[in-house]
Amino acid sequence: ETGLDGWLRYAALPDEFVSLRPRYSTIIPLADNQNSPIFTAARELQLGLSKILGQNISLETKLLGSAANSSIIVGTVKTFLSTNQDIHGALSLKEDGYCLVCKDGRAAEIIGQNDRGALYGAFEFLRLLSQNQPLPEMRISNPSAPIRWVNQWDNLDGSIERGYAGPSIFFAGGYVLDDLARVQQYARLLASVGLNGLIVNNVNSNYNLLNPTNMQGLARIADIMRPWGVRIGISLYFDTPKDLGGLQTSDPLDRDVIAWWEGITSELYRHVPDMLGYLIKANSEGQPGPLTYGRTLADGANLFARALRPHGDGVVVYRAFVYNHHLDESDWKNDRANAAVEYFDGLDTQFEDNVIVQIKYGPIDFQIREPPSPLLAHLRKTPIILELQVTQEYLGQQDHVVYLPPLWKTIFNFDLLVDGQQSLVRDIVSGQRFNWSRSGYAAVVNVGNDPSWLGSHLAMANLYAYGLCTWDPQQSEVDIIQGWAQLTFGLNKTVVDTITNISMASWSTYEDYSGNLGIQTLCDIVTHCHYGPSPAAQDGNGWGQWTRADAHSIGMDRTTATGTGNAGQYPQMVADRFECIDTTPDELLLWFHHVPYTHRLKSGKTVIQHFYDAHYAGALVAQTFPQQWETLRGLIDDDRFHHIAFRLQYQAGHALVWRDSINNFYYAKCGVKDEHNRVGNHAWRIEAEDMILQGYKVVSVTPFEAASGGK
Ligand code: BDP
Repeated sequence: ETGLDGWLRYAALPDEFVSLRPRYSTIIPLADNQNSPIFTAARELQLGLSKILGQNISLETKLLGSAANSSIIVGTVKTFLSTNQDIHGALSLKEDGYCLVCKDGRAAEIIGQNDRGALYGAFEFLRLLSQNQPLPEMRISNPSAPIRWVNQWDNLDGSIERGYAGPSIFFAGGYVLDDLARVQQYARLLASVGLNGLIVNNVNSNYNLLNPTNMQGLARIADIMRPWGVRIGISLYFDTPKDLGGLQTSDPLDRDVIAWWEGITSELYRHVPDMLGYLIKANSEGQPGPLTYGRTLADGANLFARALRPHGDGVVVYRAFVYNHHLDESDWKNDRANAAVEYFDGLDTQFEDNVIVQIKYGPIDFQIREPPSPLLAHLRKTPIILELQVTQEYLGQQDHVVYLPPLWKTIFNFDLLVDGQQSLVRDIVSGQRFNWSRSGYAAVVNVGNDPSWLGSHLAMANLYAYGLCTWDPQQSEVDIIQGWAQLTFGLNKTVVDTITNISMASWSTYEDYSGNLGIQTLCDIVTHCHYGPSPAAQDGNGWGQWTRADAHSIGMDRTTATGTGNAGQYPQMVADRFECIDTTPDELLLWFHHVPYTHRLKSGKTVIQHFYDAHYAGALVAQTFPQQWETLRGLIDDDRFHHIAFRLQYQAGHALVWRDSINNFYYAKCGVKDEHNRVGNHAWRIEAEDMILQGYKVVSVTPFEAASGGK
């Protein structure tokens, strides 16, 4: 198995289960257009039923009289009503929702609020069959939020920024690919978990995206994804009027610039009539933007918002990821975590009503542990998109297994207590807290053309889970991984339990050996690879990802009393909690406070002993992953068994590298001994310099902690 079908393998159910299922006679799509997701739903049902139950069922495109009592009818509320079918409770559906009715377990009706909803209902029906679950007499299901998108950071040359699974499935050599077969398969995966939008290109965009050939290419991408209910949008490069249009400026208030964007936007809509809109990264990490021309961020966003206005429901998604990446560390008050609120302060009422602000979940950048971005509590009028990452940029880049929903839940379930009232992040994002009609989620996914999509089969659980979490952020993360494991590897209990155990342990394990107590992922940020351990790189850089570690103490003082004031950006009750060491949870202690290494945590351990212990504990758990996996030999296909075994073995080794690197570094820095005398002993490690090696020589390594004995 290559992994190409992801969780949509539709493995045949064992005979004893098949015999208990009804025989369906026909599948009837109530749609007048072959490109409609309703038709896609019907064809998918046909495929799924033939593979799961071995039933070859015909499609009837016309409903003749009343349908046979063993048929599956799929349509929308509208098409059900127009053919005089009962719509049960479907009138109460929200956008994209569906109602699934399985009569006496024999016939089924799948009624979408719209055609996407019909497709989502069909996928749910197939999911239940694949998992051998009972079919519901009636189930109404609605998504938590209307925006459930993915972002791809694909470049026109075919590379993918922070992609770990081969080149792009969208672009190569400057243009949209001719063969978009993988794009269609991707749309299928996205639709199957309720995802309805995709931004196709990197936020660090390129003006050549808008040349005539690529516009036609974008039309082809949109055409291929449309039957799956996935609409596309694009990331824009702010200086395109200058660099592609030949104008003197890209000033957002300049008449010619405004007219230029209006023209391009009209042209784009001619190619992609249902385009979602634009994603804008501006004045961030070297990108030009409105500030370059002395204008406000709102001026920049509104330029695009007005250009989109005449073309339907297009939106500008303006990223809040605006900060100075040449930050001066010598100023104790400087703090990148403050940037989003500082830059967006006062703009809430300044945006056009088709502007949405996209905010990364934490104030810095997809770290292993962050509090929610304080900006989530500042925008009342302007709706938001919460930005997550499925691609594991700072989290082991798919070479380490890190199942992400437990991390996401710390954000979704966080109560920001805006105005002293309950304000869970998930309720802000859904639009419920501030009465927004268009808000939701985006995740940077970065699939590539490797058949496994993400470079690792286990990592696909995160894409699946992302879809399910955007549909219902309260769904249990254990249920999600179990369901995914069943669909991806079969119903064997040992298989499902083992994958669940490894996955559920994985996030805390990675946190244990990478960066503890809110110190961030201590990976290499200087060479920008964001991969293995590099604790020394955390300070002395302009990127503002600092630990402020010295010989005695560590952590960012983000209090208002003595630090950067970041704690004070949160609503009062949350600010008070983070301002004070006693009420800051241990896991965020070093995010908000600068303390001696000997400071005692609520757990009773000192900070430095916690570091040592956590690194040993995490590395130890990582050693168990390959052993646990070994029990699945023969229970799943060999291809995927070996692929994953290899990665888990690698992770177990790399966890030791992490453990020793971080522990050596901090021991050298503070000189406080490990109570258990392990640091420096490098248990379970084979030292290269102790081996007899041919063709190698022993050298000293810089930084010293990168090799266990400095060699
Ligand atoms: C950082 C990535 C960088 C992205 C940037 C962004 O390292 O490659 O361009 O975020 O989100 O995490 O714009």
